[in-house]
Amino acid sequence: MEIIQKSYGCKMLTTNLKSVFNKFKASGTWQNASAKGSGHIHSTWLIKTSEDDQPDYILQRINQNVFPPVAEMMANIEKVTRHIIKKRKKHGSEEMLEIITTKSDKSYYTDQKGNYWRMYRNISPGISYDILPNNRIAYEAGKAFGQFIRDLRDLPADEIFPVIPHFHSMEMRFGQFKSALEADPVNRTARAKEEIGFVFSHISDMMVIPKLENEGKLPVRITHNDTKINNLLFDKNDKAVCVIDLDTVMPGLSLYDFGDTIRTAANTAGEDEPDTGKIQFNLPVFQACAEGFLEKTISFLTPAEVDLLPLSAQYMTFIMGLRFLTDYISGDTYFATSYNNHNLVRCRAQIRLMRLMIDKYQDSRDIILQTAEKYQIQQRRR
Ligand code: ADP
Ligand code: GN1
Ligand code: MG
Repeated sequence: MEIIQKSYGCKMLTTNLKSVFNKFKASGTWQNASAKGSGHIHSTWLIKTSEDDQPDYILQRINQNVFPPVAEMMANIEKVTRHIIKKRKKHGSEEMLEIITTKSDKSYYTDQKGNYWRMYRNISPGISYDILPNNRIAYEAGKAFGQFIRDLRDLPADEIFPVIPHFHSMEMRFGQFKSALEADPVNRTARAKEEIGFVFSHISDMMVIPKLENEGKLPVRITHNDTKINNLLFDKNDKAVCVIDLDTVMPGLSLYDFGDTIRTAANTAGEDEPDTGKIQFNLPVFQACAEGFLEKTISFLTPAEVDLLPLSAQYMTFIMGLRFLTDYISGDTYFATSYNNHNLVRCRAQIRLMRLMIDKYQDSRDIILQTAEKYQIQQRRR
């Protein structure tokens, strides 16, 4: 009997997955497929091969609704991975994503229905966590995402295509939210009154970072832009092995990457925890992430960037709450959801986390200033 392989938002027959797999230059032969990970965008399968000495693979059906310029996105990933691999050969640290090309040497495959597919070598061991299992991992996460920005400093920004323009622009996201409110296409605004109120009462505080960016006071760098904790793979000893999900690598702010790491790592519960009482803002994790991130970035971050790191956590938590709420009101057209009000639950979790971050703002600020000073002193001694 045909087995249906379901990955978040997509059902595929095993035979169809196998025929897509066979379009790529894999060095092993197909054994089986299973759904992988909890990403909200693509449909992802782990393809196991029969041979013990050959790698397994990650096969993804690309979400074209979210990433219409597929060719440009894949070209970005090729440039970024090539650039980083060259660097890592020198300092010999973590792994990098490896694109497996098709038998006609393309970085993606288009099937008869117009779906886009790509394949990566499966990084093994490569464990991803939705909730941080311990505080030690937080230091590794900060370091890995800091190193990522550091490695890309000498890649010219104009070589990277802005795949989703204004991705983290608060003005743009607020505009989309207001349009959704006005249209209210599935009559959901009445069920989200409190959350909508929260957005309106906090939006002006969230304009500090965009204002400084518009005034040219924050440097635009090539950043990852999706540094949630499950986009980093770890080994069994809690060492970071590879930063993944490079689709959104684009010109951006260092604050987005630090902020999103904190949003996901320093939350004691899941991004969609329905019992908001379980959500705490974990300050020791904030500190460990900051230690790792600043260790890798203090030599080039500007004083304005360092100063805004504590606020960046609120910025990214707020913008994600806003995006989940907009998607809820729009009828769940963007993020994959598992139940009816999933996006509203995600939004509530972000609001709860944001409130806790506001309460601990002064503590988090002290941590950043002390950590930055510690590394600056070390640098001067060298
Ligand atoms: P999405 O954009 O949907 O989040 P990702 O590229 O992050 O898609 O992949 C989803 C999940 O698949 C990841 O969280 C991770 O668990 C797993 N994954 C992706 N790429 C690899 C890889 N090269 N090696 C091992 N696991 C991977
Ligand atoms: C999406 O692809 P994934 O699941 O890693 C989203 C991010 C959000 C995240 C929230 C392209 O990331 O911006 O922060 O969900 N990616 C895109 O979990 O919109
Ligand atoms: Mg992901």
